Amino acid sequence: MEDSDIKLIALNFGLDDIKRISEISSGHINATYRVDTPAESFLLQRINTSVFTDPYAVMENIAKVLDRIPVLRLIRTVEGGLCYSGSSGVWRMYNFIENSISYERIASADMAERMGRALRDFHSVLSDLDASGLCETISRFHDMDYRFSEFDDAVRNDRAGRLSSVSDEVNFMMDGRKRASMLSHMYADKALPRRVTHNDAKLSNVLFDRRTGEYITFIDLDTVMPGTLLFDTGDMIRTGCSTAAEDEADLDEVHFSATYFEAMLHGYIDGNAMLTSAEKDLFPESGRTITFIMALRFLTDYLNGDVYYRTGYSDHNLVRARNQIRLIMEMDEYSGGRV
Ligand code: ADP
Ligand code: GN1
Ligand code: MG
Repeated sequence: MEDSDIKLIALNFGLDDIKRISEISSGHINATYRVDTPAESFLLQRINTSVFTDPYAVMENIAKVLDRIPVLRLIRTVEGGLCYSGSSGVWRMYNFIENSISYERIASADMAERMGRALRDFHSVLSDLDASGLCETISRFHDMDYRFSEFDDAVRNDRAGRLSSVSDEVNFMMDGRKRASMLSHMYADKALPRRVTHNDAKLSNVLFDRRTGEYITFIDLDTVMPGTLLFDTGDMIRTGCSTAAEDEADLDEVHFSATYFEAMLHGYIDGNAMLTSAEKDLFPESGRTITFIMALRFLTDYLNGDVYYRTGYSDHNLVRARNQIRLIMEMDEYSGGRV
Protein backbone atom coordinates (compact mmCIF):
# COMPACT_ATOMS: atom_id res chain seq x y z
CA MET A 1 0.00 0.00 0.00
CA GLU A 2 1.08 3.58 -0.63
CA ASP A 3 2.29 5.65 2.32
CA SER A 4 -0.49 8.14 1.58
CA ASP A 5 -3.11 5.38 2.12
CA ILE A 6 -1.51 4.31 5.38
CA LYS A 7 -1.49 7.93 6.57
CA LEU A 8 -5.22 8.21 5.92
CA ILE A 9 -5.84 5.06 7.95
CA ALA A 10 -3.60 6.26 10.78
CA LEU A 11 -5.67 9.46 11.01
CA ASN A 12 -8.48 7.29 12.35
CA PHE A 13 -6.25 6.42 15.29
CA GLY A 14 -5.47 10.09 15.92
CA LEU A 15 -2.03 10.13 14.25
CA ASP A 16 -1.52 13.14 12.00
CA ASP A 17 2.23 13.74 12.11
CA ILE A 18 3.86 10.65 10.60
CA LYS A 19 7.57 10.71 9.83
CA ARG A 20 8.07 7.25 8.43
CA ILE A 21 6.20 4.10 7.47
CA SER A 22 7.90 0.72 7.09
CA GLU A 23 6.30 -2.57 6.17
CA ILE A 24 7.10 -5.64 8.33
CA SER A 25 6.59 -8.73 6.19
CA SER A 26 7.60 -11.57 8.52
CA GLY A 27 4.08 -12.83 9.40
CA HIS A 28 2.13 -15.17 7.10
CA ILE A 29 -1.33 -13.71 7.65
CA ASN A 30 -1.84 -10.01 8.38
CA ALA A 31 -0.35 -6.91 6.70
CA THR A 32 1.85 -5.09 9.23
CA TYR A 33 3.38 -1.58 9.22
CA ARG A 34 5.54 0.29 11.64
CA VAL A 35 4.44 3.91 11.82
CA ASP A 36 6.82 6.47 13.36
CA THR A 37 5.74 9.81 14.75
CA PRO A 38 8.12 12.32 16.36
CA ALA A 39 7.01 11.21 19.83
CA GLU A 40 6.58 7.44 19.50
CA SER A 41 6.08 4.53 17.12
CA PHE A 42 3.06 2.36 16.48
CA LEU A 43 2.24 -0.95 14.86
CA LEU A 44 -0.60 -0.73 12.36
CA GLN A 45 -2.11 -3.99 11.09
CA ARG A 46 -4.71 -4.89 8.54
CA ILE A 47 -6.51 -7.95 9.81
CA ASN A 48 -6.80 -10.68 7.18
CA THR A 49 -10.57 -10.98 7.02
CA SER A 50 -10.50 -14.00 4.71
CA VAL A 51 -8.86 -15.85 7.59
CA PHE A 52 -10.58 -14.04 10.48
CA THR A 53 -14.12 -13.67 9.23
CA ASP A 54 -15.31 -11.94 12.42
CA PRO A 55 -12.56 -9.37 13.13
CA TYR A 56 -14.67 -7.68 15.82
CA ALA A 57 -14.80 -10.91 17.81
CA VAL A 58 -11.02 -11.20 17.39
CA MET A 59 -10.58 -7.70 18.79
CA GLU A 60 -12.89 -8.38 21.75
CA ASN A 61 -10.80 -11.43 22.63
CA ILE A 62 -7.55 -9.48 22.31
CA ALA A 63 -8.83 -6.64 24.50
CA LYS A 64 -9.69 -9.14 27.26
CA VAL A 65 -6.27 -10.74 27.08
CA LEU A 66 -4.35 -7.46 26.97
CA ASP A 67 -5.98 -6.34 30.21
CA ARG A 68 -3.42 -8.72 31.72
CA ILE A 69 -0.42 -7.89 29.51
CA PRO A 70 0.34 -4.20 30.09
CA VAL A 71 3.44 -4.04 27.89
CA LEU A 72 1.31 -4.40 24.76
CA ARG A 73 -1.48 -1.82 24.37
CA LEU A 74 -4.26 -1.43 21.85
CA ILE A 75 -4.57 2.11 20.55
CA ARG A 76 -8.24 3.00 20.23
CA THR A 77 -9.69 4.77 17.22
CA VAL A 78 -10.70 8.43 17.59
CA GLU A 79 -14.24 7.15 18.06
CA GLY A 80 -13.15 4.85 20.87
CA GLY A 81 -13.37 1.59 18.89
CA LEU A 82 -11.01 -1.38 19.00
CA CYS A 83 -10.46 -1.24 15.23
CA TYR A 84 -11.16 0.89 12.18
CA SER A 85 -13.12 -0.51 9.27
CA GLY A 86 -13.01 1.19 5.85
CA SER A 87 -12.81 0.46 2.14
CA SER A 88 -9.22 -0.79 2.58
CA GLY A 89 -10.19 -3.33 5.23
CA VAL A 90 -10.22 -3.67 9.01
CA TRP A 91 -7.27 -2.12 10.84
CA ARG A 92 -5.98 -2.07 14.40
CA MET A 93 -3.10 -0.38 16.14
CA TYR A 94 -0.73 -1.27 18.98
CA ASN A 95 2.12 0.56 20.64
CA PHE A 96 5.36 -0.42 18.89
CA ILE A 97 7.56 -2.16 21.44
CA GLU A 98 10.95 -0.47 21.12
CA ASN A 99 14.22 -2.40 21.15
CA SER A 100 12.35 -5.61 20.46
CA ILE A 101 13.17 -8.36 18.01
CA SER A 102 11.57 -11.61 16.91
CA TYR A 103 13.49 -14.64 15.66
CA GLU A 104 12.96 -17.54 13.27
CA ARG A 105 15.49 -19.78 15.04
CA ILE A 106 16.77 -20.27 18.57
CA ALA A 107 20.44 -19.37 18.94
CA SER A 108 21.36 -20.83 22.35
CA ALA A 109 20.11 -22.99 25.21
CA ASP A 110 19.64 -19.82 27.30
CA MET A 111 17.36 -18.41 24.66
CA ALA A 112 15.43 -21.69 24.53
CA GLU A 113 14.90 -21.49 28.28
CA ARG A 114 13.64 -17.91 27.95
CA MET A 115 11.20 -19.03 25.26
CA GLY A 116 9.93 -21.68 27.69
CA ARG A 117 9.48 -19.06 30.39
CA ALA A 118 7.68 -16.74 27.96
CA LEU A 119 5.06 -19.43 27.34
CA ARG A 120 4.84 -20.44 31.01
CA ASP A 121 4.17 -16.84 32.03
CA PHE A 122 1.70 -16.29 29.19
CA HIS A 123 -0.33 -19.33 30.28
CA SER A 124 -0.07 -18.41 33.90
CA VAL A 125 -1.26 -14.83 33.49
CA LEU A 126 -4.33 -16.08 31.59
CA SER A 127 -4.99 -19.10 33.79
CA ASP A 128 -7.93 -17.58 35.64
CA LEU A 129 -9.52 -15.97 32.59
CA ASP A 130 -12.76 -17.77 31.80
CA ALA A 131 -12.17 -19.64 28.51
CA SER A 132 -15.88 -19.66 27.75
CA GLY A 133 -15.81 -15.84 27.67
CA LEU A 134 -13.60 -15.96 24.57
CA CYS A 135 -14.95 -16.69 21.13
CA GLU A 136 -13.45 -19.23 18.76
CA THR A 137 -11.86 -16.91 16.17
CA ILE A 138 -11.18 -19.72 13.69
CA SER A 139 -13.42 -22.67 14.13
CA ARG A 140 -11.80 -26.11 14.54
CA PHE A 141 -8.37 -24.51 14.23
CA HIS A 142 -6.43 -27.41 15.75
CA ASP A 143 -8.97 -30.12 15.04
CA MET A 144 -7.01 -32.77 13.16
CA ASP A 145 -10.16 -34.37 11.69
CA TYR A 146 -11.05 -31.02 10.15
CA ARG A 147 -7.51 -30.48 8.87
CA PHE A 148 -7.50 -33.95 7.32
CA SER A 149 -10.88 -33.35 5.70
CA GLU A 150 -9.45 -30.18 4.09
CA PHE A 151 -6.39 -32.16 3.02
CA ASP A 152 -8.50 -35.01 1.58
CA ASP A 153 -10.51 -32.44 -0.33
CA ALA A 154 -7.33 -30.82 -1.70
CA VAL A 155 -6.01 -34.21 -2.82
CA ARG A 156 -9.32 -35.14 -4.43
CA ASN A 157 -9.62 -31.89 -6.37
CA ASP A 158 -5.94 -31.27 -7.20
CA ARG A 159 -6.90 -27.69 -8.06
CA ALA A 160 -3.40 -26.52 -8.96
CA GLY A 161 -2.40 -29.71 -10.80
CA ARG A 162 0.45 -30.35 -8.36
CA LEU A 163 -0.60 -33.69 -6.86
CA SER A 164 1.59 -35.94 -9.00
CA SER A 165 4.74 -34.13 -7.86
CA VAL A 166 4.08 -34.64 -4.13
CA SER A 167 3.04 -38.27 -3.78
CA ASP A 168 5.74 -39.06 -1.17
CA GLU A 169 4.60 -36.17 1.02
CA VAL A 170 0.92 -37.06 0.59
CA ASN A 171 1.64 -40.67 1.59
CA PHE A 172 3.59 -39.53 4.64
CA MET A 173 0.57 -37.54 5.78
CA MET A 174 -1.89 -40.38 5.12
CA ASP A 175 0.28 -42.90 6.98
CA GLY A 176 0.60 -40.61 10.00
CA ARG A 177 -3.07 -39.84 10.47
CA LYS A 178 -3.88 -41.97 13.51
CA ARG A 179 -1.01 -40.91 15.71
CA ALA A 180 -1.25 -37.27 14.67
CA SER A 181 -4.94 -37.17 15.66
CA MET A 182 -4.44 -38.45 19.20
CA LEU A 183 -4.12 -35.11 21.03
CA SER A 184 -6.94 -33.47 19.16
CA HIS A 185 -9.19 -36.43 19.99
CA MET A 186 -8.15 -36.36 23.65
CA TYR A 187 -8.99 -32.67 23.79
CA ALA A 188 -12.36 -33.22 22.10
CA ASP A 189 -13.09 -36.06 24.56
CA LYS A 190 -12.28 -33.74 27.49
CA ALA A 191 -9.34 -35.90 28.57
CA LEU A 192 -7.24 -32.71 28.58
CA PRO A 193 -8.19 -29.49 30.43
CA ARG A 194 -9.70 -26.68 28.40
CA ARG A 195 -7.72 -23.51 29.00
CA VAL A 196 -7.05 -20.12 27.45
CA THR A 197 -4.29 -20.73 24.93
CA HIS A 198 -2.44 -18.77 22.24
CA ASN A 199 -2.77 -21.31 19.43
CA ASP A 200 0.04 -19.75 17.36
CA ALA A 201 2.80 -19.98 19.96
CA LYS A 202 5.68 -20.09 17.53
CA LEU A 203 9.04 -18.52 18.21
CA SER A 204 8.54 -15.59 15.83
CA ASN A 205 5.46 -14.57 17.79
CA VAL A 206 7.59 -13.76 20.83
CA LEU A 207 9.32 -10.41 21.18
CA PHE A 208 12.73 -10.44 22.87
CA ASP A 209 14.67 -7.46 24.18
CA ARG A 210 17.52 -6.70 21.73
CA ARG A 211 19.73 -5.44 24.56
CA THR A 212 19.26 -8.03 27.30
CA GLY A 213 17.97 -11.04 25.34
CA GLU A 214 15.13 -11.45 27.86
CA TYR A 215 11.67 -12.16 26.48
CA ILE A 216 9.22 -9.24 26.48
CA THR A 217 5.88 -10.73 25.49
CA PHE A 218 3.97 -12.99 23.16
CA ILE A 219 2.35 -11.08 20.30
CA ASP A 220 -0.03 -12.05 17.48
CA LEU A 221 -3.02 -12.74 19.68
CA ASP A 222 -5.62 -13.31 16.94
CA THR A 223 -6.01 -16.97 17.78
CA VAL A 224 -6.11 -16.70 21.57
CA MET A 225 -9.13 -18.83 22.42
CA PRO A 226 -10.03 -22.01 24.31
CA GLY A 227 -7.63 -24.90 23.72
CA THR A 228 -5.22 -27.29 25.36
CA LEU A 229 -1.88 -25.82 26.35
CA LEU A 230 -0.33 -28.73 24.43
CA PHE A 231 -1.19 -26.91 21.19
CA ASP A 232 1.10 -24.15 22.45
CA THR A 233 3.90 -26.31 23.85
CA GLY A 234 3.74 -28.11 20.49
CA ASP A 235 4.28 -24.92 18.50
CA MET A 236 7.01 -23.84 20.88
CA ILE A 237 8.83 -27.15 20.39
CA ARG A 238 8.22 -27.15 16.61
CA THR A 239 9.81 -23.75 16.11
CA GLY A 240 12.22 -23.60 19.02
CA CYS A 241 13.84 -27.03 18.80
CA SER A 242 14.51 -27.02 15.08
CA THR A 243 17.99 -25.97 14.03
CA ALA A 244 16.52 -24.34 10.91
CA ALA A 245 13.79 -21.86 10.06
CA GLU A 246 10.42 -23.28 9.05
CA ASP A 247 11.11 -22.55 5.37
CA GLU A 248 14.74 -23.64 5.18
CA ALA A 249 14.99 -25.46 1.83
CA ASP A 250 18.22 -27.32 2.63
CA LEU A 251 16.85 -30.23 4.60
CA ASP A 252 20.31 -31.20 5.82
CA GLU A 253 20.08 -28.10 8.01
CA VAL A 254 16.93 -29.35 9.74
CA HIS A 255 17.66 -31.17 13.00
CA PHE A 256 15.88 -31.58 16.30
CA SER A 257 17.96 -30.08 19.09
CA ALA A 258 17.72 -32.12 22.29
CA THR A 259 19.65 -29.36 24.08
CA TYR A 260 17.08 -26.72 23.18
CA PHE A 261 14.26 -29.12 24.01
CA GLU A 262 15.55 -29.76 27.53
CA ALA A 263 16.22 -26.06 28.15
CA MET A 264 12.83 -25.00 26.83
CA LEU A 265 11.01 -27.57 28.89
CA HIS A 266 12.90 -26.53 31.98
CA GLY A 267 11.89 -22.91 31.37
CA TYR A 268 8.28 -23.92 30.87
CA ILE A 269 7.93 -26.33 33.79
CA ASP A 270 10.05 -24.59 36.43
CA GLY A 271 7.67 -23.00 38.94
CA ASN A 272 4.65 -23.87 36.78
CA ALA A 273 1.84 -24.81 39.15
CA MET A 274 -0.94 -25.36 36.65
CA LEU A 275 0.16 -28.53 34.86
CA THR A 276 -1.51 -31.91 35.19
CA SER A 277 0.57 -35.04 34.84
CA ALA A 278 -1.24 -35.96 31.60
CA GLU A 279 -0.21 -32.61 30.14
CA LYS A 280 3.39 -33.07 31.25
CA ASP A 281 3.58 -36.59 29.83
CA LEU A 282 2.41 -35.41 26.43
CA PHE A 283 4.91 -32.57 25.92
CA PRO A 284 7.14 -34.41 23.45
CA GLU A 285 4.11 -35.68 21.55
CA SER A 286 2.72 -32.15 21.36
CA GLY A 287 5.79 -31.04 19.39
CA ARG A 288 5.34 -33.85 16.93
CA THR A 289 1.59 -33.25 16.61
CA ILE A 290 1.85 -29.54 15.87
CA THR A 291 4.71 -30.09 13.44
CA PHE A 292 2.49 -32.64 11.70
CA ILE A 293 -0.49 -30.29 11.52
CA MET A 294 1.72 -27.58 9.97
CA ALA A 295 3.09 -29.99 7.37
CA LEU A 296 -0.48 -30.97 6.59
CA ARG A 297 -1.67 -27.36 6.31
CA PHE A 298 1.28 -26.23 4.16
CA LEU A 299 0.84 -29.21 1.85
CA THR A 300 -2.92 -28.60 1.64
CA ASP A 301 -2.28 -24.98 0.68
CA TYR A 302 0.29 -26.06 -1.91
CA LEU A 303 -2.25 -28.43 -3.48
CA ASN A 304 -4.89 -25.70 -3.45
CA GLY A 305 -2.60 -23.27 -5.30
CA ASP A 306 -1.32 -21.13 -2.35
CA VAL A 307 -4.58 -19.51 -1.34
CA TYR A 308 -4.10 -19.23 2.45
CA TYR A 309 -0.52 -18.47 3.51
CA ARG A 310 1.50 -15.56 2.21
CA THR A 311 4.22 -17.04 -0.03
CA GLY A 312 7.43 -15.51 -1.34
CA TYR A 313 7.91 -17.82 -4.35
CA SER A 314 6.00 -20.53 -6.17
CA ASP A 315 7.12 -23.60 -4.18
CA HIS A 316 7.27 -21.87 -0.81
CA ASN A 317 4.49 -23.93 0.75
CA LEU A 318 6.05 -27.16 -0.52
CA VAL A 319 9.43 -26.17 0.93
CA ARG A 320 7.71 -25.49 4.25
CA ALA A 321 5.85 -28.83 4.16
CA ARG A 322 9.02 -30.79 3.35
CA ASN A 323 10.90 -28.97 6.08
CA GLN A 324 8.24 -29.91 8.65
CA ILE A 325 8.18 -33.53 7.49
CA ARG A 326 11.95 -33.70 7.91
CA LEU A 327 11.61 -32.25 11.39
CA ILE A 328 9.10 -34.97 12.32
CA MET A 329 11.58 -37.60 11.12
CA GLU A 330 14.31 -35.99 13.20
CA MET A 331 12.01 -35.94 16.24
CA ASP A 332 11.27 -39.63 15.73
CA GLU A 333 14.95 -40.41 15.54
CA TYR A 334 15.50 -38.58 18.83
CA SER A 335 12.61 -40.27 20.63
CA GLY A 336 13.10 -43.70 19.06
CA GLY A 337 9.52 -43.50 17.71
CA ARG A 338 7.95 -43.53 21.21
CA VAL A 339 4.53 -41.97 21.65
P1 ADP B 1 1.09 -12.02 11.58
O1 ADP B 1 -0.24 -12.26 12.21
O2 ADP B 1 0.99 -11.70 10.13
O3 ADP B 1 2.04 -13.12 11.88
P2 ADP B 1 2.31 -10.49 13.74
O4 ADP B 1 1.29 -9.91 14.66
O5 ADP B 1 3.00 -11.71 14.20
O6 ADP B 1 1.68 -10.69 12.28
O7 ADP B 1 3.40 -9.35 13.45
C1 ADP B 1 4.42 -9.52 12.47
C2 ADP B 1 5.77 -9.08 13.03
O8 ADP B 1 5.70 -7.71 13.44
C3 ADP B 1 6.20 -9.81 14.30
O9 ADP B 1 6.88 -11.00 14.00
C4 ADP B 1 7.10 -8.79 14.99
O10 ADP B 1 8.41 -8.84 14.44
C5 ADP B 1 6.49 -7.46 14.60
N1 ADP B 1 5.59 -6.92 15.66
C6 ADP B 1 4.29 -7.25 15.86
N2 ADP B 1 3.75 -6.54 16.87
C7 ADP B 1 4.73 -5.73 17.34
C8 ADP B 1 4.78 -4.71 18.37
N3 ADP B 1 3.70 -4.38 19.10
N4 ADP B 1 5.98 -4.08 18.57
C9 ADP B 1 7.06 -4.38 17.81
N5 ADP B 1 7.07 -5.30 16.82
C10 ADP B 1 5.92 -5.98 16.57
C1 GN1 C 1 0.50 -18.49 10.64
O1 GN1 C 1 0.32 -15.34 11.47
P1 GN1 C 1 1.51 -16.22 11.68
O2 GN1 C 1 2.49 -16.13 10.59
O3 GN1 C 1 2.10 -15.96 13.03
C2 GN1 C 1 -0.73 -19.32 11.02
C3 GN1 C 1 -0.35 -20.35 12.09
C4 GN1 C 1 0.78 -21.21 11.61
C5 GN1 C 1 1.95 -20.33 11.17
C6 GN1 C 1 3.06 -21.16 10.59
C7 GN1 C 1 -4.06 -17.73 11.65
O4 GN1 C 1 0.94 -17.73 11.74
O5 GN1 C 1 -1.45 -21.17 12.38
O6 GN1 C 1 1.24 -21.98 12.66
O7 GN1 C 1 1.54 -19.35 10.22
N1 GN1 C 1 -1.79 -18.48 11.51
C8 GN1 C 1 -3.04 -18.66 11.10
O8 GN1 C 1 4.23 -20.43 10.60
O9 GN1 C 1 -3.37 -19.55 10.31
MG1 MG D 1 2.90 -13.76 13.61
